[in-house]
Amino acid sequence: MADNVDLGKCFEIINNLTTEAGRLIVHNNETRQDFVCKSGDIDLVTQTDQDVEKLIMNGIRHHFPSHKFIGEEESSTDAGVKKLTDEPTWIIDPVDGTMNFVHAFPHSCISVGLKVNKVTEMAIIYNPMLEQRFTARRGQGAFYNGRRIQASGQKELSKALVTSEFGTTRDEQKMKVVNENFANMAKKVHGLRVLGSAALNMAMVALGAADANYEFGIHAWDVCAGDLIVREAGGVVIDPAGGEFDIMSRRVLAAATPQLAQELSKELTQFYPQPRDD
Ligand code: LIP
Repeated sequence: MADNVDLGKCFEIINNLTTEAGRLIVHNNETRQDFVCKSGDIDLVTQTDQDVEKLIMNGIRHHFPSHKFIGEEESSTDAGVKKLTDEPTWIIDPVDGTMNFVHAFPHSCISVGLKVNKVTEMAIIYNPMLEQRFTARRGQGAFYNGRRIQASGQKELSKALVTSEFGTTRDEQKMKVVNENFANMAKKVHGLRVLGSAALNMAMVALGAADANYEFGIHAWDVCAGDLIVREAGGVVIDPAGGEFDIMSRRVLAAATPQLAQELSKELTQFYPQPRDD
């Protein structure tokens, strides 16, 4: 119980809601999705993103009327990103990897984290197309389809499989940094992967299938769940410059070990997206 929040019931409810939302995503994934552009021509939203966010928020409100939300689509309206308080707050990305979803490339997911007193108590990352469900509860480990998972333990960058993204902006300054880092990574790492979903990139680190992930420009809803799942799998999540992870900074670096995280951090040209999410 965090402050009289029934976490067991929360976990049961969010698992059921993501299963229901997953059915909607799989159904809609059978046909090419119409989309609308948000901040630019590669920052997309579909009706499915909107419907899944509403489904999850309404389902939670039904059981927990006082709980708060920070959802990607709600935050993209004039209301903007809600302030994170000590209240129980669900941080939701209804379809992470919307570009993949629009192309029916089966690598997108629902990503949900619950924070109480600003501490993440539980997390789910669920790719319904491939039936990949990553879950974690604070202090209770991380799981993949019910099986306990561990990060790879990799300490060396030259032996590491690293994931990152171009992102959904063509801002020249940002693209210069992204390409500089990709060129440097191509010389320093075992392999580099760009798969199109920040949440699944972090889940792969928790699964031990990738050894590190970094990105500039993501939002709180892209990384909230992944942060807890990586840490509960024995990995680390830091700021890409080497300091403490700040969920509102739009910057993330996740790695199997502190040594790999610091080695990767030293290799990165830094970028500070504006504005922050708060
Ligand atoms: C996407 C992230 C991706 C990032 C994109 C975007 P969306 O989330 O998964 O890692 O590069 O800019 O934030 O918009 O598909 O939910």
